[in-house]
Amino acid sequence: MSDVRLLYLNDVSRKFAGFNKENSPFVILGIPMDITSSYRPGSRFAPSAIRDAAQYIEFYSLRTGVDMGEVGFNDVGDVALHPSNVEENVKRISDVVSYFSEKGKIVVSIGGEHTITVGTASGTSADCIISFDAHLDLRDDYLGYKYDHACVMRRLSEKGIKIMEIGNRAVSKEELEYARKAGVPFITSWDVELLGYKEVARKIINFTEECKRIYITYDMDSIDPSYAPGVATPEPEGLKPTTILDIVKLIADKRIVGFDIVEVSPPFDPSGITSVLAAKIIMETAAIIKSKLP
Ligand SMILES: [Mn+2]
Repeated sequence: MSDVRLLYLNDVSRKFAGFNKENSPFVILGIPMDITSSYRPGSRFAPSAIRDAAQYIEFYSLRTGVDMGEVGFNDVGDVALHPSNVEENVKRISDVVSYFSEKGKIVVSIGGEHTITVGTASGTSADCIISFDAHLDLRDDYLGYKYDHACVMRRLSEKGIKIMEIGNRAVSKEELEYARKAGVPFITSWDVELLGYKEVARKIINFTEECKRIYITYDMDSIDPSYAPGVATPEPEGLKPTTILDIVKLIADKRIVGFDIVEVSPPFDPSGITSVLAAKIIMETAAIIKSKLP
């Protein structure tokens, strides 16, 4: 553990569902950053809230027949973050993720605001990203700042990473223009309903045909606020959690190099249900990926 990239990795006392299984293909990494949240901050508390919630869910995946209780997770702790320097934090996140990614681990990052994905996706050297999000996050800047949660996919797209977005329903005209110009396809939440999960999966599979390393990012606000009320920027007309997981079950294969779940804001989640759903999505996604590994 003497690699300089691990300088900013801090151990945590409470592991994801108590897991500390070193030979698991899945590394869990907490990224408690919410510096740029514009509406309901608090996602810095999500890694610990989601780790906590994970203790109370079942780890046998009926959807896939995989027992995640056996496969386990290797919870390596949290990235230690600077209190205000977002660019420095993105670098730290990318460094820590790349360390585990180069070892062949599938890195599961728990945010934090969506801005962390600039670091997590880059750290895995993904060439394609599938993003579930109410928003497109394709703004060039937000109130003059380029490393904001509203600009995440724009920064990644500018690095040449291919991006497809699912479940979107809150966009600006500027973002639509960029999506068209840069070739970032997206499927609105109502189109997901109309098309059905199989057709949506077929479109994603076509899009990812040439991809070598695929990264999935789950912004919890992609899900309808009735299922996931405790998010930083809730947006009505969202997706059902089951629809998302059914899509992922069809599109996932051994090219998935990592995924993250972001924007849960525990101070706005008094019942804890949003954290429980986040833990469940992590468990099911890992089971789906495990079921496709050789
Ligand atoms: Mn969002």
